[in-house]
Amino acid sequence: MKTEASAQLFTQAKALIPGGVNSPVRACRSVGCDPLFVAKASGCTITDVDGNTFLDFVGSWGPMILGHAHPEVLEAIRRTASDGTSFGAPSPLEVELAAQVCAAMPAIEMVRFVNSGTEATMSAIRLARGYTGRKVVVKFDGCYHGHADSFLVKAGSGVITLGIPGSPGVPDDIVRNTLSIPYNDVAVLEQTLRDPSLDIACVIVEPVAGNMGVVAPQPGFLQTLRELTRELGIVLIFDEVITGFRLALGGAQERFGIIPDLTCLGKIIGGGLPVGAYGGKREIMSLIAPDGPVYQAGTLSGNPLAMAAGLAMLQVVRRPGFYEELEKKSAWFGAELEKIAANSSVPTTLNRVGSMLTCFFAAEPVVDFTSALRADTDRYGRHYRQMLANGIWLAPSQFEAAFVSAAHGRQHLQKALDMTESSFKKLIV
Ligand code: HOZ
Repeated sequence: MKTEASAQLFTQAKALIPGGVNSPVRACRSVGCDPLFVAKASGCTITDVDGNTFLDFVGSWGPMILGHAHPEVLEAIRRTASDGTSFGAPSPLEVELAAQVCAAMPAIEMVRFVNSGTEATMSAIRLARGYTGRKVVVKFDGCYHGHADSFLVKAGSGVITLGIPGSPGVPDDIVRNTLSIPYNDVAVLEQTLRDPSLDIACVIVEPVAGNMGVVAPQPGFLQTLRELTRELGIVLIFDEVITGFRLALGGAQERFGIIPDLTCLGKIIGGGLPVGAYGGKREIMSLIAPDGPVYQAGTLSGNPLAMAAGLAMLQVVRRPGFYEELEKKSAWFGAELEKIAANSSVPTTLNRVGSMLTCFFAAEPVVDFTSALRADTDRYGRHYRQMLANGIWLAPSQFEAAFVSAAHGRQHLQKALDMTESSFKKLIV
């Protein structure tokens, strides 16, 4: 595989941008290679600057549920751009997208658009603290809610990938007010939430974890979380930045039948442009400025291009049968992967929820951060490099999700299966 153009860009980038990348996992350090620089992407393929084309299972880390450069999304962006790219004033598209988000997720009575998932989660916890007058944020080990100070305690995504225990620059006071407990452990959850010495404002959770690899909630975990938080007056925040509009039109909350108090969104609702949103009960959302005293603002919030791209994407996913079809092919793909794993002597555990999946190089079930960390990351690195050499673009970390999109046909998935089978054979030696 030719990589000269990528290598040259990486050398230049490293002198100008920390690590040569604008988001750490992309540097590919945990999989033992240098990043390839992308020139373009279309449907389920991605092409680098050396002209190599790969089948893409990263999908820009989640938003590209229709595949890349979907014609309806591109047309919406072009049409909107010709009328101006940012106004810093209200415009009609944000009202339309707000109406669609509220209609898709009954838990969201009001919504505020921001520019990224990180902005959505950090604003949601500020709001929860403002609403309850309490301080402590409870999160779960291995869940990742963006890079705001409060969330970098036992976090997933790049924080585990790079083995960073926390982060310098986050003051102790903030760390003291963030409590991280094991995912899927109902006993610890109950003990923590009922602890009278803790001043808990909110619990934030990825209802399906996607940033320690995919980890499904165990039966009863989300229900118990909902019941306890309701009883104790704690705000329950679902971080559906990845799962929103991916696991169902109404996200994980629809799939599992749970109504959170606040929901954070991003990725799909921006159609691949930078966007985030947080929304929920009117009673809580009304506390946001200018209706209330909780301040949050943004020059590019509700940006017309992002709104137009999001609306175009939602128009496609709302078509009858969209999620059923995605589920059917993802289930088939997952089942075939499991067969390959079962026929090989490489210990693996496949976790799949809808079109999100992770093949952990671990013999035991992966149900939380501790079990995810038992995965053999060196073996994942070898697998990643072998798959890349055979034209398959996976996430450059064991602790991320692979995404199936509407653009993946059976022939693409079959190719990925064939390459997986051949990679697994080489992993034994
Ligand atoms: N942390 C995100 C993935 N879970 C984004 C990674 C990236 O864009 O590089």
